Amino acid sequence: MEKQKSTRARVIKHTGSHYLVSNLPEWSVTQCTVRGKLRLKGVRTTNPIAVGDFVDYDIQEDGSGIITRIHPRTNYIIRKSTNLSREAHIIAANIDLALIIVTLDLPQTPLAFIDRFLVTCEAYRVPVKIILNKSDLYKENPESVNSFKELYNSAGYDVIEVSCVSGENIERLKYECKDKLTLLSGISGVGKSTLINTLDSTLNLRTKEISEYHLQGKHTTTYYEIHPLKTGGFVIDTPGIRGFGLIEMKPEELSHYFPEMLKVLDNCRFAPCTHTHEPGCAVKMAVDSGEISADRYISYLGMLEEEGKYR
Ligand SMILES: Nc1nc2c(ncn2[C@@H]2O[C@H](COP(=O)(O)OP(=O)(O)OP(=O)(O)O)[C@@H](O)[C@H]2O)c(=O)[nH]1
Ligand SMILES: [Mg+2]
Ligand SMILES: [Zn+2]
Repeated sequence: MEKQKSTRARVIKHTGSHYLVSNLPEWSVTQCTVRGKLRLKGVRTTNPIAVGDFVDYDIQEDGSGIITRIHPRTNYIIRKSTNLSREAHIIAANIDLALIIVTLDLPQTPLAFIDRFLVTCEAYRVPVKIILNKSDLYKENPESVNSFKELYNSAGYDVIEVSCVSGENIERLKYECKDKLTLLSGISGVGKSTLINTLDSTLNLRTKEISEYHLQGKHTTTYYEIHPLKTGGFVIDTPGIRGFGLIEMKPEELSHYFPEMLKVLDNCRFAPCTHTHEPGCAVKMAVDSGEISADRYISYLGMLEEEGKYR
């Protein structure tokens, strides 16, 4: 029998038992399963194949495919699958841009969550922007918006205020997503799915009010899935994350993933410096002078401590 030629495509959706793949930017979807224990060498993950992965598959007689190979990743976003577990979960692979969707209220996104996500993006070289959603709700309270923007702008990050209600900066966001594969991530209820529906009104993703009682999202999105935008580009909708545990960060490397610390740490008297107790530490001096925000430094210390616990 003639040997089948395998086809290369990208994973656009992962459900429990199967994967949907398409040769992006083409949109012709094939359902696939995996043969045996296929996984890339290296980190052990709960999901050996992630959305955004390039794979090869063989077509079966019934039209479905069998994934036979995963191509090496250019980048990925990875986290501990639960806070207690040592196992890793890959949120998405081979992405051009990560957007962390955050809200100041209803629900409130913890700074520790934002900073862990940003550190992971730096460590795996994923360009990242912060999207402050539900800006319509904060118009009465411009100080909190300004101090949030100042906090992250001074660390070196873009913060884009958007609203699915007023339409603020939606056109700008469409432009940012053009010709790219863009990941939307964040805690439950910040409006990831609503935002995608707003970027392209032909999409009709499931969304839900946040709980009035807990003031938290209801974990409405349950799958990782790529959607095409009619204005160009693709976005990945993801389930809300509860906690973002760091994976494989060496304590002495951690400060390299804080852009504002990276700028000054060559001036520390000791190398490596953990920027905690060492005399002549340039990072601590920058915190004292206000050049580096105390909030970010506190996040840094929290991550150092957490990493230490599991060693
Ligand atoms: N006021 C206001 N509400 C918004 C905005 N964007 C989203 N929402 C509301 O926020 C709630 C949660 O939205 P979802 O899109 O389901 O949130 P999600 O981030 O996808 O949540 P999960 O799928 O659970 O992770 C819904 O009631 C939306 O209508 C906004 O810009 N302004
Ligand atoms: Mg959702
Ligand atoms: Zn130092």
